[in-house]
Amino acid sequence: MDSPSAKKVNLILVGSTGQGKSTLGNFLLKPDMDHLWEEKDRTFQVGEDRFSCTQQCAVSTSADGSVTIMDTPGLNESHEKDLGYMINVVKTAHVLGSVHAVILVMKTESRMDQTYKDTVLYYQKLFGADTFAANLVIVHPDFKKSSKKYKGHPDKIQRILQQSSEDVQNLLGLKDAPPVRCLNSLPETDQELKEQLTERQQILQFARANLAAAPLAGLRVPKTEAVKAKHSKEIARKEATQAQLTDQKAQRMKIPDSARERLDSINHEIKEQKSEMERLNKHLAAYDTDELVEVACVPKVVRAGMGKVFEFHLRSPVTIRDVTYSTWDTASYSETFRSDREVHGSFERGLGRLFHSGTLWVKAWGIKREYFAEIIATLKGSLNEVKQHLRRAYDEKMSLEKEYANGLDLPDVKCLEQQIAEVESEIKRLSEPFFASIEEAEREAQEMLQSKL
Ligand SMILES: Nc1nc2c(ncn2[C@@H]2O[C@H](COP(=O)(O)OP(=O)(O)O)[C@@H](O)[C@H]2O)c(=O)[nH]1
Ligand SMILES: [Mg+2]
Repeated sequence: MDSPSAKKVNLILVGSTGQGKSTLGNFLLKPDMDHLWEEKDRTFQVGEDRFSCTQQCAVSTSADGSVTIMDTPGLNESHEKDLGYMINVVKTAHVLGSVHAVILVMKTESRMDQTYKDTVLYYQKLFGADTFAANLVIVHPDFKKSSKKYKGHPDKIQRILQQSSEDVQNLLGLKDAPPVRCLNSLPETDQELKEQLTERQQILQFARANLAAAPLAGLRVPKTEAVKAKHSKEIARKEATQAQLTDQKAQRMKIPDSARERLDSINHEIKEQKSEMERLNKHLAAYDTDELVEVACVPKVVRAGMGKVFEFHLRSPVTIRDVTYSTWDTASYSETFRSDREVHGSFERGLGRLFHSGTLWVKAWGIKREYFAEIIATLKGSLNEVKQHLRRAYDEKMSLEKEYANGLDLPDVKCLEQQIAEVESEIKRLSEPFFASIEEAEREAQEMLQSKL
């Protein structure tokens, strides 16, 4: 049948009940009339009609070992039972280990109904969007090429394929349109069977071409709609409990209104004083530096034709560190006296330059910190006041907190806090889209069945 050296492939069949998954599985495993038609010979059980089908998840391998197929149940046939079936799917997938192709089984020309969509979307979550996107092929398993309606209408077949591909692409939000294959997995004559073998090979070939089988070991069980509905009710109850407990804790820890108000106003004051301190410090930093600033200046206005020598007396309020003067090529500068805070001297204008006019100047430079000493002293005074203010506020805050802190240490408050934390983690667990473990899912399935009884 298949060449023994052929690469081994794992396939998973997905679709709602009655789409022909089990029949297709049998055909892919062993395309043989007895195997397909004799009930006792079939590998996967086939439903009599759309509604009576086994929901068990089954895995089987072809005689030569080259093809392993996992048949999965559809979803939403019975809300309470779904979860149990899906746990089984995850467990079986763990055993399968990896998958080369996920086959979406869809009857030809049957647009997807809600049950189909629910099923496929659920399995997308279960196997992971990446596995679904990379390894997906749609198969119409009941396609009769010889049927009158297709004969001579290749465009019609083309439209059917395109429609299925688009529908699935939109439903699953896939980047690329998935490939579609058609075959008749329940041929009625040997001749028909023979005709289907090529298509079968092509489906297997598609799976073999996938070099990177998607791993299935880490799969978790997604919550079914029924579980989500149940959990959201539980969450509502837990949230109410949480609110009650939080309220109890607040009551227990309550401090008198007068003290609360005082604490609020202290906190407010601390905030204000801190920003005032910041403002003062910034100001101070601007003045309290070694940089040189102009501390005195004598301007001498010189008109054309007016005198030859211009005397100046420069006095500075702080120690002079440097002297600068205008460099006018028509007048020369000279000093007659210089002390710590004074400079005397003159500018002499050359006779040939009597027609020049303008301003001559002498500037004294001193250290900024010395020049602005008074402002700096005032700023430092204000800063000290602010610091004292802050210290008093902190002291009062501390003593208030100490007085009422006992309330925060009460053992019953501790106990309430623990209860609140427990409810919180329970809410978190209930909000998760997946069960954390198979065991957790099994407990839930058990509970759901029991509550139904
Ligand atoms: N005519 C025809 N009937 C099919 C085909 N595949 C499945 N069926 C029928 O559809 C019904 C459901 O098939 P089954 O394989 O159990 O579907 P599953 O629930 O998806 O596994 C059964 O009555 C099958 O005989 C097919 O290719 N052609
Ligand atoms: Mg079936």
